Amino acid sequence: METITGVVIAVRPRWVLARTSMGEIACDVPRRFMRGVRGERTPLAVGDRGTIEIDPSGRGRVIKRDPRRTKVARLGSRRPLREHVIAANVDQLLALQSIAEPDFNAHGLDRLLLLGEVGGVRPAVCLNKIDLNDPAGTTDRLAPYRQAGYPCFWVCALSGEGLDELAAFLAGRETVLLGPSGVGKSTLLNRLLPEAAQRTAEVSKATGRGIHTTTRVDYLDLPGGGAVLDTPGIRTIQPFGIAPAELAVHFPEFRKVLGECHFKDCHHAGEPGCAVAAAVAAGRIHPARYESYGRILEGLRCDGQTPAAAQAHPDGE
Ligand SMILES: Nc1nc2c(ncn2[C@@H]2O[C@H](COP(=O)(O)OP(=O)(O)OP(=O)(O)O)[C@@H](O)[C@H]2O)c(=O)[nH]1
Ligand SMILES: [Mg+2]
Ligand SMILES: [Zn+2]
Repeated sequence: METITGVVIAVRPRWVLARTSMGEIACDVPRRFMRGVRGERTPLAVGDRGTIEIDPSGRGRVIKRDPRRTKVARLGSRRPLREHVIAANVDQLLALQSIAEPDFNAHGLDRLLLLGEVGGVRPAVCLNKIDLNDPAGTTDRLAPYRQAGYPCFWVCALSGEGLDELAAFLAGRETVLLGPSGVGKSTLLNRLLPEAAQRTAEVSKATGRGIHTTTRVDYLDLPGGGAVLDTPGIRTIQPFGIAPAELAVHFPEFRKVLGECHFKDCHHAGEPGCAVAAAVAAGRIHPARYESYGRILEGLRCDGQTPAAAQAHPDGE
């Protein structure tokens, strides 16, 4: 039996589509493979690399998954609490928000960036629908992220404004595009890749929310090399598998002062002599980012989620 390597470009309930040297091949995901990844909520995600066995009729079967170089994962929304891997082995995460319709959500953006930090994926920020606001609004909204050192882009996916800079950032790399429903992820990709023809939809007039037009992760090749993974808008973004004590490390602008707090085990949540709070007071950390940090920390303390707790229920979903 012939074996080849492949990249997963689509995941369906019992099979995956893999790109290989022999073209795109539909592959079964056999029990034997599933036993090896027991207890994982996401045995295969878009971007996974692995080994495929091809039978004489040309049918593929996944036999091995390579270790993931990076991953973008969140806490799954169903019990038992397990890791939901959105994308594997990507280089970059582009967190998209719109200036309006739906409203800009700084805290949601901070959570998206955190997923990149935790998974070893380089995060960047993109603000869409700049046609709906004045330039000053754009600058203000991006200020905390520039200060944190994130690459920042502002675009109008409808007119194409700002897309050249963004295209240069995406070229030659694999990037996962994340953002709430309705911010324009698919519209943006249709602009960048006219042949992509991603379905898009009007934002619901009643709720001001998107209506989840994209329902699966889609792997889309960029014309000059590289790829973008379009994803469905995700409502709850809770990081997976990080302890409250390590959260601050994942806020890049906090890193410079970590270790300077009065208490060695400072959680930067109001303790006396906290160097992070001092940096906020001195204008070196944006108050909005510090507030987001506090809210995420609170969530980590409350949901009782630890990697150990997640592994306590290896079966069932
Ligand atoms: N005014 C304005 N509207 C935009 C812009 N970009 C996208 N839209 C509109 O926003 C709506 C939602 O866009 P989609 O691309 O479907 O959003 P999405 O992020 O892919 O949504 P999901 O697939 O549900 O996660 C559509 O009606 C778009 O026409 C923009 O730059 N300006
Ligand atoms: Mg979409
Ligand atoms: Zn501190």
